[in-house]
Amino acid sequence: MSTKDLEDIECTADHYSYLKRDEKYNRLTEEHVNYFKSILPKENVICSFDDSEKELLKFNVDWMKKYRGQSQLVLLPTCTEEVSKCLKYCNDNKLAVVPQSGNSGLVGGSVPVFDEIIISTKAMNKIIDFDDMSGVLICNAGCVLADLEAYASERGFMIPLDMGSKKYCCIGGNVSSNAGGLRYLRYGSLHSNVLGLEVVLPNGQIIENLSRLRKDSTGYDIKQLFIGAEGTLGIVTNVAISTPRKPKAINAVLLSTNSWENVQVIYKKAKEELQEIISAFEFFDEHAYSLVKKHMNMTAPLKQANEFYILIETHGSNREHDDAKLNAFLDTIKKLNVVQEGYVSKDDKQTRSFWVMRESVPVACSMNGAVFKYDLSIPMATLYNVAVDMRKRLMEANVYRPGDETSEVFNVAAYGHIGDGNIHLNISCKNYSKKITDLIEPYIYEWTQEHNGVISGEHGLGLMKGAYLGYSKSSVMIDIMQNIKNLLDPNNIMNPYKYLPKKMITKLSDIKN
Ligand code: 2HG
Ligand code: ZN
Repeated sequence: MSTKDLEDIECTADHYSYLKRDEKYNRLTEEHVNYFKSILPKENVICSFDDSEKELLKFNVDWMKKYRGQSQLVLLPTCTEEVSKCLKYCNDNKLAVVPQSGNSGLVGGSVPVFDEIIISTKAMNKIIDFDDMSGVLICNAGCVLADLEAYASERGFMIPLDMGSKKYCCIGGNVSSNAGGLRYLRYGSLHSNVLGLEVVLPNGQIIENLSRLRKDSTGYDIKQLFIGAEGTLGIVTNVAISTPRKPKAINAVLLSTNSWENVQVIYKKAKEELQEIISAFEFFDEHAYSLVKKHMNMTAPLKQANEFYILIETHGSNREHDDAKLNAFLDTIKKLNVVQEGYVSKDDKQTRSFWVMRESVPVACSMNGAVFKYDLSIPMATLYNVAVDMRKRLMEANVYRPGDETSEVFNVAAYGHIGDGNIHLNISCKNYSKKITDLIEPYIYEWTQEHNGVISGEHGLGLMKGAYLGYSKSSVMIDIMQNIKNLLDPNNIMNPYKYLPKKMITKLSDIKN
C-alpha cells in the first residue's frame, strides 16, 4: 500500500468520537525530541518536526488499515538501556507511549490513538544465545518470528509458535499479545514456553528475569504478567523461549465433511487415535473457502464444495509408526461415514500447499474492502453456532444478502483452531461503518459470554476489545488487574485508551448511553 493510500485512512480519534485525548499527558516539544536525539542514534528518532510524516505513517497505521494514530515521534532504541532511558524520560515528563513490535496485530493495540510516542523494538533483533541441550533460545524482542524459525530449524529445533504473519510479527509482540497460532494444540501457550523475560518498566527499572529454567517454584511468576499485557505494563526487551525438537516425520490430511457434528466426531477420533502425534486440527467453512477459491485461485486437491474443510497434521519421530496410526485413524473415520473427501499429503510440498490454503483464509477475507475480525474461545459443541447466528442476524437486518452484489456485508467466514476451541469470524464488508459495527458488537460478545466463552482466544484486546473486558473477566478480576496496572504504571503512560480503559462496557445499554 502506498503512503498516499495510508493518508486516506481516517484517524482513529475522528472515527471513534467517544475517544477523548487525556490532557494529563503532555504534548511533544522540541526539547523532548532533543533529549531523545541525545540518547539514540540520529536515524532512530523519526519525528514530524523533521518533516518525516510519510515515514511516521507506516508506524501510525495498523496492519488491517483500520486504525490510524497521530504520533509525531517514533523511537527505535537499539538496546535495553536505551529503552530504559526513553521510558524513564516519558514517565518523568508524562508523555504517553505505545510499544510497537511487528505492527501486525489485529485489534489496534500496536498503534497510537492520539499522539502517543511509539517505541518500536524493531532495531533490537539479535539472537543472544542458543543451548542445543535444553533447546532454550534467548533473543531480542524485535526478532522476526520467521527468522527465529529458520535459525532454530538449521539446528534441528523449531519455534513452538507458528502463524500466517510469521514474516512480519516479532517475538516481543507475540509475547505481549500472548499469540496462539497454528500448533498451540500440540506445543501449548507462550505462558508455558516462555521461560524468562527481560522487561523495562515505565520508570526505567529493568526486570532481568531471562531464566533458562523450566521449573521455578519460588513464589509469584512475575513474567507471566507481561505475557498478554499488550504493552500496558512495560516493554519486553529480551525473551528466553523453550524450543522443541523439529519433528522427523510430518503428515498432513485434508478432509471435507458436511456437518458440524461430523467435525466433532472427526476431532474426537483424531485425539483418540493420533494422541501424542497430533500437532494441529484446523478448520475452515465453505464461506471461507469460497473466498480462497475466488481470490487465491486455490482449489487442489478438493473436487467438490462442502460445508467444512479440516486440516489435520501430525508431528512425530518415526515415520512408520506415524503412518500406521494415521492409516488406522483414516479407516475409523471412513467406517463412521463422516468424511466426504479426504487427501493425505504425498510430500512436504503438498503439506505446505494444504497449509497455504488454510493460512490464505484471512488474506482472502481482506481482499475486497474491510473485515471485522473476531477470535472467540468457545466450548466446542457450540463453537460454530456463533457463525450461524451472526449470519442470521445480519440477514434479518438486510445488510447481508448472499448472492446480491449490493449487499453491505458480502461474506461471513468462519475458520480457526478447533483443537483449541478457538473460532475466527471474519465479516467482510465494503467498508468499516458504524451501522455494521453496531449490528455486530456488543451482540457477539454477549453471545460469547452466554455460551461460556471469552472474547479473545489469541489476538488480544487492544482498542477494539479493551472496553469489553467485562464480558470475560469478573469485576473482582478487573479490580486486581487495575491494581497491578496502578502499581507498575502509576502515571498510566503505557498504551493508554485500550486495555483497562476508564469506561468498561458490560451490557448493550452501556453503549447507548
Ligand atoms: C489465523 O488463525 C490468525 O489465521 C488470523 O489468527 C485470524 O485474521 C484473522 O482473523
Ligand atoms: Zn488464529
